[in-house]
Amino acid sequence: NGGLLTLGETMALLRPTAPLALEHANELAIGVGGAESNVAIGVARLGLPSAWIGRVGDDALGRRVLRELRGESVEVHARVEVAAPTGLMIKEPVAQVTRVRYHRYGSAGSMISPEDVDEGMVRLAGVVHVTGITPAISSSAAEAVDRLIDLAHAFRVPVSFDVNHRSFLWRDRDPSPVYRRLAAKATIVFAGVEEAELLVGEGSPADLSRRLSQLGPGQAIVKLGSRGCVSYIDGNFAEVPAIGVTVVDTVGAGDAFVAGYLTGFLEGRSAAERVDLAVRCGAFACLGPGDWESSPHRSQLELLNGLGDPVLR
Ligand code: KDG
Repeated sequence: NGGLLTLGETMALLRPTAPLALEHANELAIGVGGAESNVAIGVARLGLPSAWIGRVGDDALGRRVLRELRGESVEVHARVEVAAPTGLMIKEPVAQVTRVRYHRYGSAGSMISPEDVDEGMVRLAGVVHVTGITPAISSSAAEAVDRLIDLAHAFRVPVSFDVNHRSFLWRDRDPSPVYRRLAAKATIVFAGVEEAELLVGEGSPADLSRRLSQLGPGQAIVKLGSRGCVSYIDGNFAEVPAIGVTVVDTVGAGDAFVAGYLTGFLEGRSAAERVDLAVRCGAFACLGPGDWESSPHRSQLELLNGLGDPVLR
């Protein structure tokens, strides 16, 4: 495909439609979400080929996951698991923050394994993207990530790694050695400040980006949310502010940021252009609710420049 290839668990996603705790909510909105498939959708929306590998249950939620991804032009390589259900994620508003709860232990998505990773797919990819979520969900999922990376190395396909730390999934296990090992095998690494600290200890964002890069990846990007990002790419620092927007929902913004960066990378753009596209996509994704629904289509990017007239006809 020459584009993005990623692998991970995509779940059904429920959230109360009103700002109420789950036990008091009468209505739930339903959608789907998964960090890796969010990135795959982001890349597809920007117009490049994008493929996702995963498993879903033989159930309505699994069919919904597949339909949404296919509807977003993501090439889907999914096995339908009869023995386990599609995982579920609940996003609940609590005192102005969003609490995420998973119902995914033993899910179909967590049964992903090395046999799901086809050599031919990897050979054709322009970049392979993984996150720190997948190695946390099961040992076969961790092995699938390793196989994907090993094949990418064998075919000289660059590897992108977004730390995406989810403490609920690691419980009493220490993720740091796993994250460091994955970063060392990557060409591009993305991390928030606290995530970067799990790999390289405390430091300023610039320090963290340089130290992440010392683990191996030539391109290290520390995401700073509303403050933009700091990157250390091929030995050069850059600090890029975020674009000011009225935030509706930040969940998924990091994935849109990664999608923007990787799209620029696949297109052979300069480091500055890649980061600029990342920042724009991240800002755009904050403008509406949903994990990927507000990720921009290529033609929408210029809307962020502020066109004056708030109504476009
Ligand atoms: O990345 C934003 C969410 O979609 C993501 O957190 C869901 O894949 C997810 C996970 O495992 O937390």
